Amino acid sequence: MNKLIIYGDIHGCYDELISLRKKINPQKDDVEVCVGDIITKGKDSIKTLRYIQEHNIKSVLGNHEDKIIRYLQYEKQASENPIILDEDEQNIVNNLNLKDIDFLMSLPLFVKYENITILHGGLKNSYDLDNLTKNEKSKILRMRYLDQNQNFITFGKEDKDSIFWADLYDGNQGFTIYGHQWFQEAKINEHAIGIDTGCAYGNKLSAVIFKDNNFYIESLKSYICE
Ligand SMILES: [Mn+2]
Repeated sequence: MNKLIIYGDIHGCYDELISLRKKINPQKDDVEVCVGDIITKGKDSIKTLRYIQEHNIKSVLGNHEDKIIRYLQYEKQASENPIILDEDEQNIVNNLNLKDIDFLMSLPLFVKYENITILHGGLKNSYDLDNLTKNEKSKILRMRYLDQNQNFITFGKEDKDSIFWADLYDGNQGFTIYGHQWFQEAKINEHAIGIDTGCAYGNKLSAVIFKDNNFYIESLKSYICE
């Protein structure tokens, strides 16, 4: 492997992905990975999903892919589907082909490249990625803030005493690259980098690139006019 290129939440921002990729100019022996949330919110979810598959870009599972998968699994059952989709998500579901569904179902919760761990949300110092409970697996997709006792805080319930998980993380599961919570600029901690810079919200799409034990960030301004 020459370079390891990790993209933040793309959320259907196809045009920005194409432009950012042109800027990075991946070579044959580079590895490209997404932190999840490839789809939903942006205007080109299906186009983005197909492009990623066609260009052999890997991804971990995001909470938005997880929601679609859970919806599809419930659809196979006779009872009413407890997952409510919005119009955008329903549209995505209507346009998924079997290959897309296989791809989504195959997304792992995390991947590791030597000392680099890639996952969508976050983790606690007590987690062992090779031995996760069902609850911890769900938290890996959704973690943002922790309270003073390091308990998970539900989205929207954080207060001034809340601590972002990466500010507490000691690196015991590897140098971790994640998305889910977006920041104006990539959030760089001692043992983690948050690479979601809110492209679908009009900010920018970013990637972190590892080469020869160093890293740098490439970004591209969102094309969405606010
Ligand atoms: Mn996201």
